[in-house]
Order: sequence, then C-alpha cells, then structure tokens
Amino acid sequence: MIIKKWNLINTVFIFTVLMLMQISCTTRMPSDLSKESIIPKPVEVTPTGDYFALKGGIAIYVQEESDELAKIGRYLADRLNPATGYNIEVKTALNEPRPGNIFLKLSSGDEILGDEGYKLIITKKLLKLEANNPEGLFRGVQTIRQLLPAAVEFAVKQDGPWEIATGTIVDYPAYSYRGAMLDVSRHFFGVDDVKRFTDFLAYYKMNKLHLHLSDDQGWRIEIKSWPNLAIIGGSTQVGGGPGGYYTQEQYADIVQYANEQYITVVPEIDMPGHTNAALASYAELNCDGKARELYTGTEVGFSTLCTHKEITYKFVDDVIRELAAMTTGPYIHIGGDETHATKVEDFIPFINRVQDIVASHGKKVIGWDEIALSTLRPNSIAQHWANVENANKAVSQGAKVLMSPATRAYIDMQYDSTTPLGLHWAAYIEVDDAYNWDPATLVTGIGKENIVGIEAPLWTETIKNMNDIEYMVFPRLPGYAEIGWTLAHARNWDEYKHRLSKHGDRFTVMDINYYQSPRVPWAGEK
Ligand code: TNX
Repeated sequence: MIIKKWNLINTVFIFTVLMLMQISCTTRMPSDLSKESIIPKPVEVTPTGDYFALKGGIAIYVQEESDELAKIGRYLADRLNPATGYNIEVKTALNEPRPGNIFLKLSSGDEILGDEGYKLIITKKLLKLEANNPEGLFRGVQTIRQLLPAAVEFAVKQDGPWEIATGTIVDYPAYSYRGAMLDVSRHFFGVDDVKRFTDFLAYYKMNKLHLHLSDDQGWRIEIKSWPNLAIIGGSTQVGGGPGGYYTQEQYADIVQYANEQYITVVPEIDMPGHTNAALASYAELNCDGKARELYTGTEVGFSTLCTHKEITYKFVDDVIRELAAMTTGPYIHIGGDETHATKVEDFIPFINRVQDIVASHGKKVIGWDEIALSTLRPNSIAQHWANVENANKAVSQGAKVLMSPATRAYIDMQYDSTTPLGLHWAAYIEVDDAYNWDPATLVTGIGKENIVGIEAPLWTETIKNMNDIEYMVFPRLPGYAEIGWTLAHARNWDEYKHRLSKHGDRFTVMDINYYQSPRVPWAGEK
C-alpha cells in the first residue's frame, strides 16, 4: 500500500515536471524581430536582439489631446486587455512616457511613410509607434498585435509573458486600394457578420470593404424613396431563404464601424443587369411594365433595367442620392457586369449617364471592367475581373484599374476539386495560386502606374453563413493583403508560406474556420 502511494506521488511529480518542461519549451522568447511572422510583410525590419516586456500597470500614452488618437489607443487597449488580464489605460503625454509603456505619436515629415505608413521603434524600455496620420498609427497597431504571441487574441485571460522583440520597423503600402468584396445579395449576411469580416480586413491592413448590395436574388439596402426595393426585393435569397436587408441606420453602423478601422466602405448597386430584385419590386422599371418574379436560382445575365425609360434614370438618381448620403468614402460602385440582356448600344449611353449621376452626387465611379466600353470619366475606376481588352480600354482612356482577376483573386473559387463550397468556372485557386502573382505584370499593357490596387471578391451563391465565409477567406485573405501592401520583388511563396503557417494559431484563437491547405506547412506556436 505504502509502495503504491509512493508510486503515485512519484508519477504525479514526474508528470508535473514534464508538463513544466513542455510549457517552458514552448514559451516564446522573442529576440529577433526579423524572424517574426508579420503579414503583410513590412518594408524594412531592423532587429536589435532584445525584447520589450508588456507588464501589468502599463498605459498607452497618446501624444496629444486628440479624440482620434485616444480612440486608436483605446482600440489597442481593448485588444490587449482580455488576454493579458491587464487594465491598460489610455493617457496623454507630451513627451516620451516612463519606461515600460506604449507611446503613439504623430510625426509629420517622414514623406516615405505617406498616409498609411508607420514607424515602430521597440526598445527594451519603450514601444513607440509613429505615423504621419492616425490611419498609419492604426495600421501599425496591427503590427503590434501580430508581434505578440497568438494567445493575445483570446477573449479570456491567458498566461504571459507578453514580450516583443526589439528593433525598428519602417512600413508603408505599395497600393492605396487594398480590399475585399462581400456579396450580401446572393445570400444575406447580417450586421454582425459584416463587422467580423471587417475585422479580418483590418487585421491584415486592408482598407476597402466593397459590399455587393444588389443583384438578381436580393436588394439589401433600404431606399426610402423606393421602399419596395428592400421590402419585396430583399425578401429572399439563393435557395429561397428569408433574405434580409440593412435599414439605413444599420448601414450607417456598418460604415462607422469600418471607418473606425480606417476602412472605406464601397457600396455597389449593380446595373443595368443583375437587377431582377429591383424589377420584381417595381413593375415600371421593366420595359413591358410587368413586375418580374423574385429569383432564387444562380443563373446570371438574364435581367436588365429598361434603359429607354426616363423613370429608370429617376430611379437611379434617387438610389444614388440616398446611397451617396450614407457613404463617407469617395466611391460608388455601379456594377455594369454581364449585361447579356442589354444591347451594347443601350449599355454604353446608360453607363455614361449613370457616371454623370454619380458625379452629380459628389462621388467617383467604380464599375466592373465592362464599363470601359463607355466613355469613362477621368476619375472612374474599372475593376478588372475577366476581360483584358476592357481593362486596356480603360487605361487607354486614362482611367485607373482595380485588379480582381477571377483566376487569381476570386475568393469564391474552390481551392481544388474537393472543396465542399464555391465555384470553379474561373479556376481552382489554391493558397499559393492566390498569392503567386503580381498585379503590375499580370495584364500586358497595364503597369503599376495604372493600378489603384487589388480586391478579392467573395461571391456567395454557395456561401450561406459565417462559417462558410471563413473557410473561403482563410487562409487566402492574408495573401491578398500582402499583394496589395508589399511590392512583388519583396515577396516569395516559399518564404511567405512559413509566415502564413504561423498565423494558423491566430486563426484558431480567433475561432476562424480555415482551410488547412496541404501546401502550407502548418506548424505554428501554441
Ligand atoms: C461572375 S464577376 C459575376 C458574378 C458571379 C460570379 C461568380 C462578376 C463581375 N460577375 O455575378 O457571382 O461570377 O463567381
């Protein structure tokens, strides 16, 4: 009996020692800043071989009495407090605070940083983040989050230590437009889902959220002057579910939420095709004056607004006016794709007139690459998705191009033939295919100077819920973010895949349902 008890104590002792060894082996001691897995990859990282420790009792100091800086400080504190268990406060300081703290500071004059760049200077004593604009500070805050252990993203207290390798990071984006699109028309996604999607973009320093608000299957935004658009046109979705729409208040909430993360919402009303939901809501928008049936299938190219009727332009003007009033950013997306039911001689004057309407409400036009068939206004942007000739037509008119080539950037494309969701009409897009391309050389005749940036669209014919969204978005989204931020010569898949693998733990902690691609050597820290 005594021997048995002794054995038990012994076993418990050995087990405890092994456990402690295991934890201490996996406890991370950062000391080489250049080895950290930051996505997108920063422009310049200079390590100094030590570490800064984030300890209880620290504060985030912002340099001036500025609500905007305090908000960014608050945002960082809110990210750090749950997992660290600290109660980090945001304070104001004119000069560098005492050792151990975080300091956020505006410092005009570093031209190379531009609007969104930042400089992070980490010493043993201080974590200092500088930028020309608040926007740059916000982007830099994402780097701080990624430099901490993945466990910092947990919503409940974890064991530390919370250490960051020392050194300097100087960082700024290659392209000014770095975005993703969510199709909320084919399947409707509520405000909370859109906010979570927005959080994903922010974490990878993306700055545009394109919402595809109308299509054949659903109209998703309340328009007070044409109420049936939402009431009737928003009442279903692919497969016949209940659909839904955003009230103007809910939409304003989304816009504000995105703006607080320095993300611009780009709202799209697709026209003259992809309009069955509108044509079902108002009979007078149809050439034959008869309302269409609601549509819950997935065919494209069968609907068109009646381009000859004056009421059509009254409709467009009312919709754009209300939408522009809800839009804080400079762009309204007018769609223009796959107008197989509209004759080209009707399509061209329609797009010309709609561009004028958008301009009359103080906004710039973005449209799918087909809009280049019309006469583009100088500040209109063509979003290249399929037709290289159209993209070149846009450039020859002096317009800029947004790169979303379906064969590379469509997040609704399956990874391979076994992917349970998604389509494959353009390609199978494995994680390396999604990453391995350069927007500045993909289309002959279109160079970096013609390109505003890149966008990865998620069409949702087969995507029904947040879990589905996450599976298609991750792990491709970080790659699109890096294509937009980091110049092609500084990127390569064989190096990137290891950084991406380290983010697997972050996805897990954030409860993201991601695709465990066999092409990524998943072996992150725990
Ligand atoms: C093409 S891309 C479309 C969408 C579909 C998508 C599916 C584009 C401008 N139009 O209507 O949802 O393919 O991948």
